[in-house]
Amino acid sequence: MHVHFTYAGGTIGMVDSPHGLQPGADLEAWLADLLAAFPAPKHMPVPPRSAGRIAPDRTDAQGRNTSLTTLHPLLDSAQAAPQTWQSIVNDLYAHAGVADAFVVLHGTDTMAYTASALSYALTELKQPVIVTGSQLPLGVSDSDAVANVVGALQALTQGAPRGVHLFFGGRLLAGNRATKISTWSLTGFDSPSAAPLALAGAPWHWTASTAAGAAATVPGVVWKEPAPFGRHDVIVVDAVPGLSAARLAQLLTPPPVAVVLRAFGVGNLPPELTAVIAQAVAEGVAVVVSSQCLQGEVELGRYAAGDGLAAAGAVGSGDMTLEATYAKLQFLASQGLRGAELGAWMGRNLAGELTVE
Ligand code: ASN
Repeated sequence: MHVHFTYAGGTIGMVDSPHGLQPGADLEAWLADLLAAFPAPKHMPVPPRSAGRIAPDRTDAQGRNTSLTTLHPLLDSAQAAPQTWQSIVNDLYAHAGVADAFVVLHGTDTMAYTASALSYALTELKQPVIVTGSQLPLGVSDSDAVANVVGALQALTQGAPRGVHLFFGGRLLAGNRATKISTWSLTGFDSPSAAPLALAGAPWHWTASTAAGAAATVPGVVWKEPAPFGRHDVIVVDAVPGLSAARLAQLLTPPPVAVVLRAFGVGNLPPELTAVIAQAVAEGVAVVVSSQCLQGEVELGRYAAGDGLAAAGAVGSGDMTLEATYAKLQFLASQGLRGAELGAWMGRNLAGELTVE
Protein backbone atom coordinates (compact mmCIF):
# COMPACT_ATOMS: atom_id res chain seq x y z
CA MET A 1 0.00 0.00 0.00
CA HIS A 2 1.37 3.38 -1.02
CA VAL A 3 0.22 6.15 1.31
CA HIS A 4 0.73 9.71 0.13
CA PHE A 5 0.90 12.45 2.77
CA THR A 6 0.04 16.06 2.03
CA TYR A 7 1.30 18.37 4.74
CA ALA A 8 -0.60 21.65 4.75
CA GLY A 9 0.46 23.00 8.17
CA GLY A 10 -1.12 23.22 11.61
CA THR A 11 0.11 22.74 15.16
CA ILE A 12 1.39 19.25 14.41
CA GLY A 13 4.45 20.77 12.71
CA MET A 14 4.80 23.92 14.79
CA VAL A 15 7.46 25.16 17.17
CA ASP A 16 7.46 27.92 19.76
CA SER A 17 8.51 31.41 18.76
CA PRO A 18 8.45 34.77 20.57
CA HIS A 19 5.13 35.38 18.78
CA GLY A 20 3.56 32.03 19.61
CA LEU A 21 3.45 28.72 17.79
CA GLN A 22 4.43 28.80 14.13
CA PRO A 23 5.44 26.24 11.45
CA GLY A 24 9.07 25.12 11.78
CA ALA A 25 9.32 21.53 13.04
CA ASP A 26 11.07 18.91 10.90
CA LEU A 27 7.89 17.02 10.14
CA GLU A 28 9.51 15.07 7.33
CA ALA A 29 12.15 13.49 9.60
CA TRP A 30 9.56 12.87 12.33
CA LEU A 31 7.25 11.14 9.88
CA ALA A 32 10.07 9.00 8.49
CA ASP A 33 10.86 7.78 12.02
CA LEU A 34 7.22 7.19 12.78
CA LEU A 35 6.68 5.16 9.62
CA ALA A 36 9.76 3.10 10.33
CA ALA A 37 8.36 2.21 13.74
CA PHE A 38 4.79 1.69 12.54
CA PRO A 39 3.84 -1.96 13.02
CA ALA A 40 2.98 -2.65 9.43
CA PRO A 41 0.57 -5.36 8.38
CA LYS A 42 1.87 -7.57 5.57
CA HIS A 43 0.24 -5.52 2.87
CA MET A 44 1.84 -2.29 4.04
CA PRO A 45 5.63 -2.62 4.16
CA VAL A 46 7.32 0.53 5.44
CA PRO A 47 10.82 1.87 4.86
CA PRO A 48 13.52 0.68 7.25
CA ARG A 49 14.61 3.32 9.73
CA SER A 50 17.89 3.78 7.88
CA ALA A 51 15.94 4.78 4.78
CA GLY A 52 15.87 8.22 6.31
CA ARG A 53 13.65 10.98 5.10
CA ILE A 54 10.67 10.79 2.89
CA ALA A 55 11.27 12.13 -0.58
CA PRO A 56 8.97 14.97 -1.61
CA ASP A 57 7.50 12.88 -4.40
CA ARG A 58 6.85 9.23 -5.23
CA THR A 59 9.54 7.02 -3.82
CA ASP A 60 8.92 3.76 -5.62
CA ALA A 61 12.35 3.88 -7.25
CA GLN A 62 13.95 3.54 -3.82
CA GLY A 63 11.62 0.74 -2.91
CA ARG A 64 9.65 2.86 -0.49
CA ASN A 65 5.92 3.17 -0.53
CA THR A 66 5.19 6.44 1.14
CA SER A 67 5.52 9.94 -0.23
CA LEU A 68 5.09 13.41 1.15
CA THR A 69 4.29 16.79 -0.31
CA THR A 70 4.88 19.80 1.89
CA LEU A 71 2.73 22.67 0.69
CA HIS A 72 4.21 26.15 0.63
CA PRO A 73 3.79 28.22 2.59
CA LEU A 74 2.89 26.05 5.57
CA LEU A 75 -0.10 27.62 7.24
CA ASP A 76 -1.79 27.98 10.53
CA SER A 77 -5.11 26.66 9.29
CA ALA A 78 -6.73 29.93 10.35
CA GLN A 79 -5.06 31.32 7.21
CA ALA A 80 -6.51 28.66 4.93
CA ALA A 81 -8.82 29.78 2.11
CA PRO A 82 -10.59 28.00 -0.77
CA GLN A 83 -7.32 28.23 -2.73
CA THR A 84 -5.68 26.16 0.02
CA TRP A 85 -8.35 23.49 -0.43
CA GLN A 86 -7.60 23.50 -4.14
CA SER A 87 -3.85 23.10 -3.55
CA ILE A 88 -4.61 19.96 -1.56
CA VAL A 89 -7.01 18.66 -4.24
CA ASN A 90 -4.32 19.25 -6.88
CA ASP A 91 -1.71 17.41 -4.85
CA LEU A 92 -3.98 14.42 -4.28
CA TYR A 93 -4.78 14.15 -7.98
CA ALA A 94 -1.09 14.55 -8.81
CA HIS A 95 -0.45 11.37 -6.79
CA ALA A 96 -3.64 9.46 -7.59
CA GLY A 97 -1.73 7.32 -10.08
CA VAL A 98 0.63 5.91 -7.44
CA ALA A 99 -1.14 6.21 -4.09
CA ASP A 100 -3.58 3.70 -2.66
CA ALA A 101 -4.61 6.07 0.11
CA PHE A 102 -4.02 9.62 1.30
CA VAL A 103 -3.37 11.35 4.61
CA VAL A 104 -3.68 15.13 4.80
CA LEU A 105 -1.88 16.74 7.75
CA HIS A 106 -3.72 19.92 8.62
CA GLY A 107 -4.34 22.40 11.43
CA THR A 108 -7.37 21.73 13.58
CA ASP A 109 -8.89 25.21 13.48
CA THR A 110 -10.35 24.85 9.99
CA MET A 111 -9.81 21.13 9.48
CA ALA A 112 -13.54 20.43 9.24
CA TYR A 113 -13.93 23.10 6.51
CA THR A 114 -11.12 21.56 4.50
CA ALA A 115 -12.41 18.02 5.00
CA SER A 116 -15.86 19.13 3.81
CA ALA A 117 -14.44 20.97 0.82
CA LEU A 118 -12.32 17.98 -0.19
CA SER A 119 -15.34 15.68 0.06
CA TYR A 120 -17.20 17.69 -2.60
CA ALA A 121 -14.25 18.16 -4.91
CA LEU A 122 -13.06 14.54 -4.76
CA THR A 123 -16.21 12.49 -5.41
CA GLU A 124 -14.45 10.96 -8.42
CA LEU A 125 -11.34 9.96 -6.45
CA LYS A 126 -11.13 6.20 -5.93
CA GLN A 127 -8.83 6.24 -2.89
CA PRO A 128 -9.75 7.04 0.72
CA VAL A 129 -8.50 10.31 2.19
CA ILE A 130 -8.00 10.88 5.93
CA VAL A 131 -7.43 14.37 7.28
CA THR A 132 -5.73 14.65 10.65
CA GLY A 133 -3.50 16.85 12.78
CA SER A 134 -3.00 17.43 16.48
CA GLN A 135 -3.73 19.74 19.37
CA LEU A 136 -0.07 19.70 20.48
CA PRO A 137 3.09 19.95 18.35
CA LEU A 138 4.89 16.74 17.39
CA GLY A 139 7.89 17.60 19.58
CA VAL A 140 5.95 17.84 22.85
CA SER A 141 6.19 14.76 25.05
CA ASP A 142 2.44 14.36 25.59
CA SER A 143 1.53 15.30 22.03
CA ASP A 144 -1.39 13.64 20.31
CA ALA A 145 0.46 13.81 16.96
CA VAL A 146 1.66 10.18 16.96
CA ALA A 147 -1.73 8.81 18.05
CA ASN A 148 -3.56 10.69 15.33
CA VAL A 149 -1.21 9.93 12.45
CA VAL A 150 -0.86 6.28 13.46
CA GLY A 151 -4.64 6.12 13.87
CA ALA A 152 -5.13 7.47 10.36
CA LEU A 153 -2.72 4.85 9.00
CA GLN A 154 -4.45 2.08 10.93
CA ALA A 155 -7.81 3.14 9.54
CA LEU A 156 -6.38 2.97 6.02
CA THR A 157 -4.72 -0.38 6.50
CA GLN A 158 -7.97 -1.77 7.93
CA GLY A 159 -9.71 -0.82 4.70
CA ALA A 160 -11.36 2.54 5.37
CA PRO A 161 -13.86 3.13 2.57
CA ARG A 162 -13.53 5.71 -0.19
CA GLY A 163 -14.41 9.24 0.72
CA VAL A 164 -12.90 11.95 2.87
CA HIS A 165 -12.68 11.18 6.58
CA LEU A 166 -11.27 12.93 9.63
CA PHE A 167 -9.38 10.97 12.26
CA PHE A 168 -8.91 12.61 15.64
CA GLY A 169 -8.81 11.52 19.26
CA GLY A 170 -9.48 7.87 18.53
CA ARG A 171 -12.44 8.37 16.21
CA LEU A 172 -12.84 8.16 12.47
CA LEU A 173 -15.53 10.63 11.40
CA ALA A 174 -17.05 11.50 8.05
CA GLY A 175 -15.05 14.57 7.03
CA ASN A 176 -18.10 16.59 6.05
CA ARG A 177 -19.95 15.72 9.29
CA ALA A 178 -17.17 16.71 11.66
CA THR A 179 -16.86 19.91 13.66
CA LYS A 180 -14.20 21.18 16.04
CA ILE A 181 -15.77 21.22 19.50
CA SER A 182 -12.83 21.84 21.80
CA THR A 183 -9.76 24.06 21.76
CA TRP A 184 -7.96 21.81 24.26
CA SER A 185 -9.39 18.31 24.42
CA LEU A 186 -7.46 15.60 22.62
CA THR A 187 -10.86 14.45 21.37
CA GLY A 188 -11.27 17.86 19.76
CA PHE A 189 -13.83 16.88 17.08
CA ASP A 190 -17.33 15.52 17.07
CA SER A 191 -19.85 14.49 14.46
CA PRO A 192 -23.14 15.60 16.01
CA SER A 193 -25.51 14.37 13.29
CA ALA A 194 -23.79 11.23 12.03
CA ALA A 195 -22.29 8.28 13.91
CA PRO A 196 -18.51 7.82 13.74
CA LEU A 197 -17.27 5.47 11.03
CA ALA A 198 -14.99 3.73 13.50
CA LEU A 199 -13.70 3.88 17.04
CA ALA A 200 -10.04 3.08 17.57
CA GLY A 201 -9.36 0.36 20.09
CA ALA A 202 -8.26 -3.21 20.53
CA PRO A 203 -9.77 -4.16 18.20
CA TRP A 204 -11.17 -1.19 16.31
CA HIS A 205 -14.96 -1.01 16.19
CA TRP A 206 -16.32 -0.20 12.75
CA THR A 207 -19.87 0.86 12.07
CA ALA A 208 -21.37 -1.97 10.02
CA SER A 209 -22.07 0.22 7.01
CA THR A 210 -18.48 1.46 6.87
CA ALA A 211 -16.63 -1.75 7.67
CA ALA A 212 -13.77 -2.54 5.35
CA GLY A 213 -14.97 -2.67 1.79
CA ALA A 214 -18.64 -2.15 2.73
CA ALA A 215 -19.00 1.27 1.14
CA ALA A 216 -17.65 1.05 -2.36
CA THR A 217 -19.21 4.33 -3.36
CA VAL A 218 -19.47 7.69 -1.68
CA PRO A 219 -23.15 8.48 -1.10
CA GLY A 220 -24.28 11.44 -3.15
CA VAL A 221 -23.63 12.93 -6.55
CA VAL A 222 -20.44 12.26 -8.47
CA TRP A 223 -19.45 15.73 -9.64
CA LYS A 224 -17.44 15.11 -12.78
CA GLU A 225 -14.30 17.20 -13.20
CA PRO A 226 -15.35 20.05 -10.93
CA ALA A 227 -14.00 23.52 -11.62
CA PRO A 228 -11.32 24.56 -9.09
CA PHE A 229 -12.30 26.34 -5.90
CA GLY A 230 -12.41 30.10 -6.19
CA ARG A 231 -12.83 32.54 -3.32
CA HIS A 232 -16.44 33.63 -3.56
CA ASP A 233 -18.23 36.20 -1.44
CA VAL A 234 -20.03 33.84 0.93
CA ILE A 235 -20.75 35.27 4.35
CA VAL A 236 -22.03 33.87 7.65
CA VAL A 237 -24.31 35.91 9.90
CA ASP A 238 -25.08 34.76 13.43
CA ALA A 239 -28.48 35.91 14.68
CA VAL A 240 -28.73 37.25 18.23
CA PRO A 241 -31.81 38.34 20.16
CA GLY A 242 -32.32 41.95 19.08
CA LEU A 243 -30.64 41.79 15.65
CA SER A 244 -32.38 44.58 13.76
CA ALA A 245 -33.62 44.55 10.16
CA ALA A 246 -31.48 47.64 9.45
CA ARG A 247 -28.27 45.93 10.67
CA LEU A 248 -29.00 42.77 8.71
CA ALA A 249 -29.70 44.84 5.58
CA GLN A 250 -26.33 46.59 6.01
CA LEU A 251 -24.55 43.27 6.41
CA LEU A 252 -26.05 42.18 3.08
CA THR A 253 -24.97 45.34 1.24
CA PRO A 254 -23.50 45.01 -1.33
CA PRO A 255 -25.18 41.64 -1.91
CA PRO A 256 -22.89 38.64 -1.41
CA VAL A 257 -23.11 35.51 -3.57
CA ALA A 258 -24.58 33.67 -0.60
CA VAL A 259 -25.26 34.11 3.09
CA VAL A 260 -25.51 31.45 5.76
CA LEU A 261 -27.94 32.86 8.28
CA ARG A 262 -27.40 31.07 11.58
CA ALA A 263 -30.85 31.15 13.09
CA PHE A 264 -32.26 29.81 16.35
CA GLY A 265 -33.42 26.24 16.87
CA VAL A 266 -34.89 24.61 13.77
CA GLY A 267 -34.42 27.81 11.76
CA ASN A 268 -36.41 30.51 13.51
CA LEU A 269 -35.90 34.26 13.25
CA PRO A 270 -38.04 37.24 14.22
CA PRO A 271 -40.51 37.96 11.41
CA GLU A 272 -39.24 41.55 11.06
CA LEU A 273 -36.13 40.15 9.32
CA THR A 274 -38.15 38.36 6.62
CA ALA A 275 -38.47 41.39 4.34
CA VAL A 276 -34.67 41.86 4.35
CA ILE A 277 -34.21 38.23 3.39
CA ALA A 278 -36.80 38.49 0.61
CA GLN A 279 -34.96 41.56 -0.70
CA ALA A 280 -31.62 39.72 -0.66
CA VAL A 281 -33.15 36.77 -2.53
CA ALA A 282 -34.60 39.22 -5.10
CA GLU A 283 -31.07 40.61 -5.56
CA GLY A 284 -29.79 37.11 -6.40
CA VAL A 285 -28.32 36.14 -3.03
CA ALA A 286 -28.60 32.47 -2.09
CA VAL A 287 -29.90 32.62 1.50
CA VAL A 288 -29.26 29.46 3.50
CA VAL A 289 -30.76 29.25 6.98
CA SER A 290 -28.81 27.05 9.38
CA SER A 291 -29.14 26.34 13.08
CA GLN A 292 -26.97 27.55 15.92
CA CYS A 293 -27.54 24.22 17.65
CA LEU A 294 -24.57 21.88 17.54
CA GLN A 295 -26.95 19.11 16.58
CA GLY A 296 -29.17 21.02 14.18
CA GLU A 297 -31.88 19.91 11.80
CA VAL A 298 -33.34 22.91 10.08
CA GLU A 299 -37.04 22.69 9.34
CA LEU A 300 -38.34 25.96 8.00
CA GLY A 301 -42.04 26.27 8.69
CA ARG A 302 -42.23 24.07 11.75
CA TYR A 303 -42.79 27.27 13.71
CA ALA A 304 -44.51 30.40 12.52
CA ALA A 305 -41.27 32.26 13.36
CA GLY A 306 -39.51 30.40 10.55
CA ASP A 307 -42.36 30.01 8.13
CA GLY A 308 -41.84 33.29 6.29
CA LEU A 309 -38.21 32.46 5.51
CA ALA A 310 -39.03 29.70 3.04
CA ALA A 311 -41.74 31.84 1.46
CA ALA A 312 -39.13 34.60 1.09
CA GLY A 313 -36.94 32.21 -0.90
CA ALA A 314 -34.48 31.03 1.76
CA VAL A 315 -33.50 27.37 1.95
CA GLY A 316 -32.68 25.35 5.07
CA SER A 317 -29.36 23.62 5.65
CA GLY A 318 -30.95 20.40 6.97
CA ASP A 319 -28.52 18.65 9.31
CA MET A 320 -25.33 19.95 7.70
CA THR A 321 -22.64 21.43 9.91
CA LEU A 322 -21.68 25.05 9.37
CA GLU A 323 -18.38 23.87 7.91
CA ALA A 324 -20.09 21.56 5.42
CA THR A 325 -22.61 24.28 4.53
CA TYR A 326 -19.99 26.98 3.96
CA ALA A 327 -17.63 24.76 1.96
CA LYS A 328 -20.57 23.50 -0.13
CA LEU A 329 -21.56 27.05 -1.03
CA GLN A 330 -17.96 27.81 -2.05
CA PHE A 331 -17.86 24.60 -4.09
CA LEU A 332 -21.16 25.22 -5.86
CA ALA A 333 -20.35 28.89 -6.46
CA SER A 334 -17.07 27.74 -8.00
CA GLN A 335 -19.13 25.58 -10.38
CA GLY A 336 -20.85 28.79 -11.55
CA LEU A 337 -24.15 28.32 -9.70
CA ARG A 338 -25.92 31.41 -8.39
CA GLY A 339 -29.15 32.48 -6.72
CA ALA A 340 -32.08 30.07 -6.65
CA GLU A 341 -30.17 27.36 -8.52
CA LEU A 342 -27.36 27.54 -5.97
CA GLY A 343 -29.95 27.39 -3.19
CA ALA A 344 -31.64 24.35 -4.74
CA TRP A 345 -28.34 22.45 -4.92
CA MET A 346 -27.80 23.04 -1.21
CA GLY A 347 -30.66 20.61 -0.57
CA ARG A 348 -29.01 17.80 -2.54
CA ASN A 349 -26.59 15.36 -1.04
CA LEU A 350 -23.22 15.75 -2.78
CA ALA A 351 -20.98 13.54 -0.63
CA GLY A 352 -22.87 12.33 2.41
CA GLU A 353 -22.88 15.73 4.12
CA LEU A 354 -26.67 15.90 4.35
CA THR A 355 -29.37 13.50 5.44
CA VAL A 356 -31.99 13.60 2.72
CA GLU A 357 -35.35 12.13 3.66
N1 ASN B 1 -4.00 27.03 15.02
C1 ASN B 1 -3.72 25.65 14.72
C2 ASN B 1 -4.15 25.39 13.28
O1 ASN B 1 -5.31 25.20 13.04
C3 ASN B 1 -4.44 24.76 15.69
C4 ASN B 1 -4.04 23.29 15.59
O2 ASN B 1 -3.63 22.78 14.58
N2 ASN B 1 -4.18 22.56 16.68
O3 ASN B 1 -3.35 25.43 12.39
